[in-house]
This record gives sequence, C-alpha cells and structure tokens, in this order.
Amino acid sequence: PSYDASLSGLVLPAGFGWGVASSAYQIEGAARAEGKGPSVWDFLTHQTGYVADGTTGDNVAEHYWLYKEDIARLGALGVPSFSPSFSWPRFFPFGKGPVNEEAVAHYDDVIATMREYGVQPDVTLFHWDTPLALVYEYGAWNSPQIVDDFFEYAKFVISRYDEHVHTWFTINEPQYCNWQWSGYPVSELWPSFEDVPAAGSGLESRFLCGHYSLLAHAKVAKWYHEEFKGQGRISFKNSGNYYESYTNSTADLEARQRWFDFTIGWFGGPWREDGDYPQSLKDTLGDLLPTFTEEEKEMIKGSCDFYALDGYTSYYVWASDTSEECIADPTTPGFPECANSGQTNPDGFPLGPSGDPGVSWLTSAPSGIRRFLNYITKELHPSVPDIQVTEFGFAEPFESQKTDINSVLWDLRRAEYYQGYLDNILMAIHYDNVNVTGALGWAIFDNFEWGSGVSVRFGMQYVDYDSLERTPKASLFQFLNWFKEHPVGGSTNATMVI
Ligand code: PNW
Repeated sequence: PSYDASLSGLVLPAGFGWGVASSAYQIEGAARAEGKGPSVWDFLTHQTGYVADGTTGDNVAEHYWLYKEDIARLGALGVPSFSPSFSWPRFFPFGKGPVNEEAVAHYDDVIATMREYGVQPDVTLFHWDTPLALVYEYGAWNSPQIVDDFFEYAKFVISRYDEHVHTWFTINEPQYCNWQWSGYPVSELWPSFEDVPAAGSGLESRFLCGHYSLLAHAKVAKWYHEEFKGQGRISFKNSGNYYESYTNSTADLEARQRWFDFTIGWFGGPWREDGDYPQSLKDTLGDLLPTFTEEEKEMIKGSCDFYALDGYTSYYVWASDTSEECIADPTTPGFPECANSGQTNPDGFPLGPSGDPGVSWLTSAPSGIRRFLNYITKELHPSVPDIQVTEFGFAEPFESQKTDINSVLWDLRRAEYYQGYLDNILMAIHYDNVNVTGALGWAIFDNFEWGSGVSVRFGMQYVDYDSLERTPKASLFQFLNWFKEHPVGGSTNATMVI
C-alpha cells in the first residue's frame, strides 16, 4: 500500500549518503576483552531483573571479533556506509587516563577494513556506554566534569581517524538522558551518588544530563571547527518523533508544541539565534533547568554542521483537562509535557502496523517522516542547511519467538516499513525541496535492544545468537533494491525533468 509507483525514475541527489547503523554495546560483545573497562551497561545488565529476558551484551553478536566478515559482506552487497559507534571504555577503560593500545589497534583495523571494502565509516563517539568509573567518581552525566573527560576522549579518536571519517556523531540521542544512558534514576538497582547533588531527583538529573551532553558536544565541535580544522562534518544525533495534533483546537496545537519543545526543541540550541533552550522549557522547569553562560550559548550556536534525525515514528497528541495544573506542578505524572500522546488515527493520517509489543512506542507511519523533515527544516529550524535520517527501522512483531526460520527471514512488515519511509524521504526531496542528504537504516543485523535484551530484533540480517551466523532477511533486499531503483547521482532539479 505504501509503494508509490509514481516515484519510479526519481534518483537521489549527488552525495546522498546511505547505509546501515548500530552501536558498540549492542553488537560488539567481547565485553571483557583486550583491556576494555566496564560501562554502565555492563553493570546494569548484570543486575537481576534489569533486562526483560535476562540477557546481557557480554557476547552478543560478537562483532568485535567478526568485524572483518561483517564489513566484507556490506562491501559485497554494495552498502556504501556503515555507522558504528566506538567504545569509550575500550579506549579509556577508566573513562580517562592512559589509552588502551589494544583498543587503538582494534579500531585502526576496523577503519582499515572499511577502507579495504569501500564502506564509508560514519562514526558515533558515544552511544550510551558511559565508562562506569566516571559514575562512581562524580556521577557521570550529572556533573560538569564529564564535559572535559568526553572532550579528551573525542579529541583522541577524531585526531586519529578524521582522515577517513567524514561524518562524526558526537553523542547519540541526548533526548534519552539519562535513563537510557545509565538506567538512573528509573532503576532501584542503580548505586546512589552521595556527592552528586542531582541524586535525589529524576527530573533534575534528566536536565543536568541533557545540559552537560549539549556542552560536551559543543566543546568538541568548537575544537573540531576552530582548532583542529577537521575535514568532515560533526553533529549529535537527535531522537525525535513527529507529532500531529488530534484536532485543530488551540489546546491541542499547544500540546503538540509542548511535545516538540520537550523532545527535539530541548536540543535545538545549535539552530536557534540565542543558542539557548526554548522559552517554554525555562517557564515550565524553572530551577530544574540549568542555565548557560553567554559564552556557552555562543559555543552551542552553530555547533552542528547538519541536522541528524533518528526518526522512527509519529504520534497524535492532545491536551488533557488537567494540562494547566500539571504545568504548574512538577510532581504531577506526565510533567513536563503535560499532554497526552497516542497512536489513534482520527482523520486519515496513516499509522501502519505496530512493531513488536516489546517496543510499544513504534508504529509504522511512512508519511510522518515526510511531514517531519518538512517541519524541522521549514518551521522549527529554518537555519538547518541539510538533514540526514541517521536512524530509522522497525521491530517485527514477535520475531524472536518465531521458530520457523523462514517466517523470521520473510519480514514483510519491516520490508514495507523501509519501502514506505524511503519513498517518503524521496518525496520530501523531490516534491517539497527538503535538502535530505542521507539515510541510515537501523540495524545492520539483530542487536542487543537495551532493556529488551535480545527479545526484540531490529536487524536487516538475522543473527543466530548460538552459532553467530548472520542471514539476510527480506527487508535487507527491499532496502537494497530501493537504492538500486533510486540511485545516487544527478541534482534534484535535473531529476525533476525525468
Ligand atoms: C534508538 N522512542 O533509541 C537508539 O539509538 C538505538 O540504540 C535503539 O536500538 C533504537 O533506537 C531502537 O530502539 C530510541 O521511544 C529509543 O521513540 C526510543 C525511541 C526512539 C529511539
């Protein structure tokens, strides 16, 4: 149904970068190998009850050992880019201090292998694997000290690989500060930090974490632009969902704005004139929201070279009767958004099948990505020069419970998701003139889905977690064929004529 035949013949603009992505903790395994220090996820996954299926990332997929064949396969399939993350606690087992030479040798060879097979590395420096030592030392992302430690790590990696890496992502999805990064404060299993002022309050901690991650990113970007004068481009990855208001009532439109403000708007400083947080965050959060100095705002402004969007899905939003009271009281459940969101469909805005029930936030909404690309670049941040979709993907219902391998590999809902999303990205480029410069599918193969462990699969390749064998699913071919039908090359204008 989401296949649009009228798009046949349209090509992608020259320079469009596409490929597949994942992250270190989710695919590498080898958790204790070659001098790696523990991250918060090595700690959390070993606490009883933290991960739904009781699994850990200790040995998952073992990409750390199998990277050569994983990369060779991408090369053979003609996938132009792979976006992995590098592991901070491999390079710096204690988060700082002496570098671990075994990690350096490993990632040197990862980069060399990608070059050998013609696969372009788009590297994320931090994808939630905070070095555990920094948690015990000063509360990690609750403290300004993290900014300098991240800066030192980032400088080391960027200096070493910039010649080969043209796209750097500093930080993955600061919107998930900090319960995804550290499990704190959702998890009672988390050690308390007596010396850290934020320890008592989840909300306080969330906005401190967001604050220092934005500063950490901006400090690295400033150095990259002004001192190091890097060859490539740099940004952090935004996690964003698209919101459509349920009705056109003022209350519902305001609810929609609040959802945007408290998700992507929160990290919109790089694109705002004042380099600061939106006014609604300041008004609602008061003292819960840390403040930037003038110098910091200057540093944040312009710290992203393009907009990186992890855009999986869309929601309807509407105000609740109690929105007003909620906004006034931070102890209300639903604060600070103070508005409802859901996946009902009142008026024809298409929301497709839901993903795995373990991923209740994920509905297939192909036309939402087109609206979202338009919204960000034309309404929210008109200063954005170009936008890349740095993650999108789907979890097929009950995929991990299917015992018949053929029904796992025949993942038609995921295949349709990719077809529909890519068609809509192409429509945004050709019909709406949005400058979309890349698209990375999540994920290269099944990987460790955080609190869901291996019970939720996002891969375009199936991973047998016993034999470690990788097998392509139908969605991989759908994805690859889509790019064969819409090859990269030629300008947008030229293809309009075809
Ligand atoms: C991303 N949401 O996180 C992460 O970057 C990946 O590590 C993860 O595996 C992938 O999505 C799939 O979950 C998200 O609630 C987490 O909208 C939550 C949301 C979106 C992205």
